[in-house]
Amino acid sequence: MTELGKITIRLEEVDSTNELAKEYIADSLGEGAVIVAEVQTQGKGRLDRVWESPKGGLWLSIILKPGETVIGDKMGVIPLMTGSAVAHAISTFAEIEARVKWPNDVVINGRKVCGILSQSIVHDDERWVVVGIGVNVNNKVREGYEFSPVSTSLTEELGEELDVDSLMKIVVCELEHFYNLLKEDKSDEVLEDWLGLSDTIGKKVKITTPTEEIVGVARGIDENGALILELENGDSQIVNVGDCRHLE
Ligand code: BT5
Repeated sequence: MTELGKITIRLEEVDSTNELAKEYIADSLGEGAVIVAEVQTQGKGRLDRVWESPKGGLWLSIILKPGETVIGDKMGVIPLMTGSAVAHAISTFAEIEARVKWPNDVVINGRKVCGILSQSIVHDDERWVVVGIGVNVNNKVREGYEFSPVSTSLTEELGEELDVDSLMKIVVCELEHFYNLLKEDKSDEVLEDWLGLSDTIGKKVKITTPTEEIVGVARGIDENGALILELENGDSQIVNVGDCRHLE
């Protein structure tokens, strides 16, 4: 069993915990290490977008080495399992229902409270994955982010401040559970859990990919975590990446 968080590096400020984690892999910090910062000055979303990371939020990265099979076939499961871990952690810790939105968000009442950035890198011919997790906890969020127009933080939802460090420990513990299932080739259990938490499945959605916009009803996910859409003409389409907007 792989333990996560045995080594935890805490920083007051960093450009991006994901970027630092990638450097630390080069320094052989090893699988399971966690890097957490109070503030990120250049927090990153997907496609090099800006992730605003002021004081009060939970900004962390975890170094994983899941093996060639997972990286080859199941990379898409990693952000989904991370979303499940965060949603369970929030529901346990803050006693508020958090759900997952395909492919990399956790939402409360449809508002984005967490984004996930999973990146694979090669070092010395070995493949590693850095999973970045950003949760709006006690920090304020603004409305109208271009790629996630409705956002929230835990403090806005609950009307009280939470202990960020305690939340982090539960997130890491939940992720350890799902990560070990994935490594034991039980990704079907991981995906089953995600489906049970999903805010996306059953909804009409618009997916924006770098090349097209697709509208359809989200009917499920395949074994790699790709979204299965039912198009208006009744055909099915599988989508691996993209921004997802719920239309209903
Ligand atoms: C994500 O990208 O949602 C991935 C966010 C990952 C952040 C973590 S924090 C720790 C680790 N270190 C890093 O540098 N990153 C990871 P995406 O789905 O592309 O959404 C990005 C978009 O969300 C931005 O373009 C904004 O529109 C919006 N956004 C920016 N900051 C936000 C925030 N704090 N809360 C909600 N939405 C935000």
